[in-house]
Amino acid sequence: MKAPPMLPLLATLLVAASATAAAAAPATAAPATAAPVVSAAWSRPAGQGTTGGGYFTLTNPKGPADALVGVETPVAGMAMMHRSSTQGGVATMAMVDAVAVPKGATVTFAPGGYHLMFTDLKRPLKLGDSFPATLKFRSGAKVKATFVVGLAPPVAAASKR
Ligand SMILES: [Cu+2]
Repeated sequence: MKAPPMLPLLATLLVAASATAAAAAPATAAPATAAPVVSAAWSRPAGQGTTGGGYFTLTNPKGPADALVGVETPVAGMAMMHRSSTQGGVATMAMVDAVAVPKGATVTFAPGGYHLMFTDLKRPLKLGDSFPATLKFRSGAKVKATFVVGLAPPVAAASKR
């Protein structure tokens, strides 16, 4: 700081830089932490008191590595993570404590693989309905998602591929 005449210019540059950052913020709308991103969340029709499934795509474009460790939704008594697999022609389903989402990874929750199970549904899930859920990550991030009730992944998400 030996050159006082430079200070006004520096101050001007700083103001300009922060103004640029402020202007850019609304366009990106990025959360403070680079949490994993949930898209194309959907669920199949199911009756009240029964069990529904939840499917979605999980991406982690900005890292750091994280893991899905829990799910909450007001429509179910409990929400669990499961993984279906077929071994020797027999389909099995196991509970999963955590699903890793490395940086840059895409993890798909879909029928026949990873999925959510919503037990003791508080209300019926009807075609065209939607309901909220919060996905909890090991990092502490909580990501809200809206599940659309349908027979297949939402069309809007499919067109983004
Ligand atoms: Cu299951």
